[in-house]
Amino acid sequence: NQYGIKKALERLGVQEENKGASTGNIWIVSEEKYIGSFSPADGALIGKVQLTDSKSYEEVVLKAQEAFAKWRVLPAPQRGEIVRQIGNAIREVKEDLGKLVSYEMGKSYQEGLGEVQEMIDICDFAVGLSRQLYGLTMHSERPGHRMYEQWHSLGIVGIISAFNFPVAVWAWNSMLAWVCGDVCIWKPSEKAPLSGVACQHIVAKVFKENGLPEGISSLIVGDYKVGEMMSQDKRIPLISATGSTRMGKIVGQAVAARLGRSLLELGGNNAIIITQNADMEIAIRGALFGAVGTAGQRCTTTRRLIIHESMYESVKERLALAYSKLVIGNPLDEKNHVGPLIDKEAVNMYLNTIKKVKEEGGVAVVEGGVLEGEGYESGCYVKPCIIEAENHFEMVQHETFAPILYIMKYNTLEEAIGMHNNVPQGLSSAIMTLNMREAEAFLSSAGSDCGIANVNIGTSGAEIGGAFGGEKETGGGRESGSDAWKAYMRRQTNTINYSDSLPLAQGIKFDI
Ligand code: UN1
Repeated sequence: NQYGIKKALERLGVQEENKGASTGNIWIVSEEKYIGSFSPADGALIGKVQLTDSKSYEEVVLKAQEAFAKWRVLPAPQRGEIVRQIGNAIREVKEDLGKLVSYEMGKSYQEGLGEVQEMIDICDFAVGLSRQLYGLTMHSERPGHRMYEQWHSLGIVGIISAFNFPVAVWAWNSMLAWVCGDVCIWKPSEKAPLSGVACQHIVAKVFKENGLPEGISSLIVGDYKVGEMMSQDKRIPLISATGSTRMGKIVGQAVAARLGRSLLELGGNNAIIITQNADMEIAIRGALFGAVGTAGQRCTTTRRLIIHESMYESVKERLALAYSKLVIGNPLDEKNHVGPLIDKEAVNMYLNTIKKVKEEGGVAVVEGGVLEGEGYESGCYVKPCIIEAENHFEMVQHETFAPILYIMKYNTLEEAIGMHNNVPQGLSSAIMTLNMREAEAFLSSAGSDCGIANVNIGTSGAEIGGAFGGEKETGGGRESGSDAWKAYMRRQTNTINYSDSLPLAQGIKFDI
């Protein structure tokens, strides 16, 4: 409470007991089953949220369908105006929401604020987009004919988000979906449901003030079972899911079985190649934030460093020195760099991975371990560690959501790119070099196979203006900027005959 959490929760409308199904301003009662949200920062119970049952789920979907019929006929720039107001409403609670995110999921307050800023940024982007949902026109092969395409609203968008970005990733999806004329049903992570409750209050107020119906923004709460209801529901044409590859395979298959559309943003195994032409200062700082930011729980976290053999020892030394200066502790205390992992299950996975990678031959350069004692009572604080490993190790091929950084050597750039791409995932990547040939080779079609490829920047911290997502087991979806909006709409090709005859395409003759 010394960090003002209680006041922040109050202002955000988050209570000790919250209903878990909402169509906006209406909160629907489900069976008396709750999940508790515990802060990994101090282990305290922050609040409880009711689990959505099938009856309240049904109510939510029906309201969403009704709302869609009204929302989609509002001109897109007017929908953009609503999103502009939502952006302003988020600006007003930036500190409170940043604090809640930090306290509920454990990222540093600075990163909590950054996450809320990402929401504000996507609102601004979506407002502009609301006047730019462009289709193409094309020349018809038939005289007196006009051909063009237009983009129509899709319907209900189901959003399944993860604990690590409990509010920004929802905003990427919902703000775009709303300007596209869709309505959203959001299932936030069961590990950070209160952040979801807070966001629902923020947007519900804006919709109400504008006299808009319930059901444009809905919230449901629960574990994979609620996710299953959504992914199997034919009334939801698009499911956008962020989380583990394991989850994505289940959701993707369920949605595909009904020929629905899914947008998947799954695991990463992101690497930085540090060449002999790197600016060392930038390389170390980029790798450090990439590996330990959000305690290694971003899907863009740097998990592997592929270092030129001539630089290997000095990178290793400098990184070990930087790691020794990291201050680990309560994420709300701004002197700390690294907060806790989300829960004890995550701590166990971290310990297990370290054990296994050592069995495979990994050698610790900076040892890991669980922190104990004052300030660490929640049992979720771990030491970021660095392990010398080989790319083919089972643990190195696998994404562990924790601050474990694997380092390895290379000799030629070709070899480095080979190692870089030789993992099942394909989200984010980077090369540290001042050499133009190396940088361009990395960005070429024969270079990085990831959805995001950077030069002299770490793997995390993408801006919202670019399309965000990755290849292979990362799932192939793109969210956020560029033309990612197209996933939230349906395309219609229109041909209009304004001549006085009916010529057939491809010159086919069919006269009677
Ligand atoms: C995620 O970890 O799921 O690029 C999203 C980044 C952030 C978003 C990460 N802007 O690190």
